Amino acid sequence: MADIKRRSLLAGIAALGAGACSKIASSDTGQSLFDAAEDWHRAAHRALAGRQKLAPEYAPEDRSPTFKGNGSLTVDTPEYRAELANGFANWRLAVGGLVETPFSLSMDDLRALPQRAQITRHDCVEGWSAIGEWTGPQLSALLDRAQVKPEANFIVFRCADTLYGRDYYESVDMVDAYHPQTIVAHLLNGEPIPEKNGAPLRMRIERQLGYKHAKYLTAIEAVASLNGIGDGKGGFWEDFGNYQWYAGI
Ligand SMILES: Nc1nc2c(c(=O)[nH]1)N[C@H]1C(S)=C(S)[C@@H](COP(=O)(O)O)O[C@H]1N2
Ligand SMILES: [Mo]
Repeated sequence: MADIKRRSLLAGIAALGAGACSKIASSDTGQSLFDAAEDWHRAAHRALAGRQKLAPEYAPEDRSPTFKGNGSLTVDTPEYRAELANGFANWRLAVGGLVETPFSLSMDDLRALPQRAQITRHDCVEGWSAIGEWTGPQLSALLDRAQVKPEANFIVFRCADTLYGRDYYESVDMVDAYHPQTIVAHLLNGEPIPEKNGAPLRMRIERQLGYKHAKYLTAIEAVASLNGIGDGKGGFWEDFGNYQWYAGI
């Protein structure tokens, strides 16, 4: 994890540095070069620190009495119907792509990992919000176990459902992937996630809008580029061109 953060920091510094090259070249002392490097460093740190802030968390009494379902409310395949009827006993979450050690987890495996519970507000671009308590392992723990390769820049979330005939999927950069509140949730308000809310597994990406929170999660994939995944814009709604890939709140 530290490596990945260092890499994005260095990439940020390199990007900032590229634009400032001519200025540096014409400066006459080594000290001002050092000062400029310090400035890039600080700017890059500040940019990352903003992204790493926690989303607000709420008290149990703030939870919405019902948590609306939106988008797909089920998965219309015989495999999913069978799993639903069977308590998801054979559901597996695959972790792969650009990683050293791909693996997959059963629901029991996921429940046996260290858990994070958080009461957060979900904001949908369609103009509604709901507060709920989500529980599950941090995505960072899964990525650490898989050992993400240096060339990976994004994490893609694959889902079991299709909407308007296309597979739902989403993606985030490494800052959100390793954010402490980014979890693979299996409980909503202490109960297994209801069918309409993405049973048995869904992402919580708390610093971003609702459409980033992939439901009916089947696989997590580390990739270098979003090209060739869906239409290449990083997510189901992004591909339609209506919504931004980075939906920070
Ligand atoms: N797989 C999948 N994930 C999805 C969607 C979807 O249709 N399919 N809809 C998204 C949108 S727009 C929102 S607001 C939330 C809705 O989550 P909810 O059904 O728990 O309210 O899930 C997001 N994740
Ligand atoms: Mo949404």
